[in-house]
Amino acid sequence: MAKVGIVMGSDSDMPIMAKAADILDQLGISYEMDIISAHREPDDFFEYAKTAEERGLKVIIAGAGMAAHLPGMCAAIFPLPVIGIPMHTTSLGGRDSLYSIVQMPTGIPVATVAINGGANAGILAAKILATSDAELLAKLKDYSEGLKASVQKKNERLHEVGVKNY
Ligand code: RP5
Repeated sequence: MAKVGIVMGSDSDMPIMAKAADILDQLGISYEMDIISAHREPDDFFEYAKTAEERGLKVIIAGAGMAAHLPGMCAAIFPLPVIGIPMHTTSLGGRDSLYSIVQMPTGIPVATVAINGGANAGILAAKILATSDAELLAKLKDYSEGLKASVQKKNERLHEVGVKNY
């Protein structure tokens, strides 16, 4: 049974949403992934959101662009955490998506990551699940150690070769 639902408003969102899926794959977290437009197919959307809890989902990661209502409407219906990913847009640079997703009314939060923040959405979903999963928490600590090691390696290289040869 999938623990995380990844849903996006259009297949044009896929390159960013795939980054969230990639993190979940790395951490061994089961997920289901769907393209469902709240605007273009509202009935399908309501069916998706209304049945999400009984399907076993613990977190939904929802990405959308422009007038990005998908994450907020997921949060209006699904009783567990919703993480929103605002898509970059050509007309308004993703500020339209960001404001649409982050400016939720009191009582209906969406945990909003950065514009195009697909990987962080995956990590945040994992951290939510890790509050009750010690094995997953250990994997997340390893992931953080890997980040630390990669920065330290870059610093060592800088000191070895100098700024001109970096
Ligand atoms: C939103 O409109 C989608 O999430 C997408 O980011 C944006 C553009 O969709 P397409 O016109 O590319 O299908 O619903």
